Amino acid sequence: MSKPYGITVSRHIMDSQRLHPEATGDLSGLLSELIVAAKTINAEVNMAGLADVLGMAGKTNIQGEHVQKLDDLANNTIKRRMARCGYVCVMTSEEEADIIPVAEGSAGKYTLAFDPLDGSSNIDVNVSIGTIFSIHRRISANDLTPQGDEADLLQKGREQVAAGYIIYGSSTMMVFTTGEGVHGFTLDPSVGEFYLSHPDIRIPERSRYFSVNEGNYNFWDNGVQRFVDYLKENDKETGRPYSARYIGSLVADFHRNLIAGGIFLYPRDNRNPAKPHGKLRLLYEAAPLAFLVEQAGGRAITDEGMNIMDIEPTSLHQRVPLVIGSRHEVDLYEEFVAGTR
Ligand code: AHM
Ligand code: MG
Repeated sequence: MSKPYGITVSRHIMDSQRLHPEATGDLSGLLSELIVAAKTINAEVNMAGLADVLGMAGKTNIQGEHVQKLDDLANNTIKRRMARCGYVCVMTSEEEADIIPVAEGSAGKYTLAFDPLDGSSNIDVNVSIGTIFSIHRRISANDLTPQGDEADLLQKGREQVAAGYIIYGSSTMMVFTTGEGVHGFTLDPSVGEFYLSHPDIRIPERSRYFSVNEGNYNFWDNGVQRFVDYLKENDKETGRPYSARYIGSLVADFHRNLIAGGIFLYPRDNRNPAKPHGKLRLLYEAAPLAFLVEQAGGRAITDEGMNIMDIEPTSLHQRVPLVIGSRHEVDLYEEFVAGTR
């Protein structure tokens, strides 16, 4: 059912902008363009089974046309729209090795890092997936280079001006922050609008859930193993054992914990010494979710206890071990890795 008097995401963005007389409207414009890209991706995701866009890139469909993999489609949708919108000066995407320049004459004052379709292993099995984004202010001088450069993208999470995700799940939601709380909007597909459905989201302070790929248990550090063992022990007074919930789509696992409370971990493991940093990427996975969780009252740290927001990035696709969620459980985790428990 449509909600003619509901607050649309565009109205919400404009209302927030009015509270800042100094604002030029560029960030609002950028978010509006991203929302259009998200709606386009949503339409593709919903059609995935029918349109035969599932599966590997390089396949041809019934009509003999070249079929793009859904994550390529999502990547191209965001890239092409944002490259010409006039609000962004440079981009990086999980799907592209190098920085993505914007169209000539279109460089704006923000940067965009994005994971176009996170949870790719779940695409073919109809499980929630999502788009994650992170926005920083340009720091390079625009009178020297018309485009932004890599240094514009390699900024700390703490410097983000906005971050969020779109989850393509049982309903499609957009959740974002501009540093003034976290707000969630649900897409009404009959109208094609996102309506404010979850104003000022607060992550529960304590929780009963943990999300981790326990198949990796034998490769974790001792502190991580002891923490997870502790969560599974039987002790009524401290609410244990915790329940396990692991979807394998970061956006979906994070979203569940944001709403219902919980801790998500993707620690490093000792299987591959060449990759000592776990699996998730700092710029377009860990940092934007860290901004969201902090704004919602939770915490995000590395497996060794460093605040994710304070990590100085050194490369576009750098990985970082991530522990994120309800404050009480992240505090508890810290005690285990510090060896005080
Ligand atoms: P992707 O970007 O290739 O989709 O990989 C990231 C995903 C996350 O969504 C999820 O949290 C994680 O990989 C799951 O990894 P694993 O299958 O090792 O548990
Ligand atoms: Mg990803």
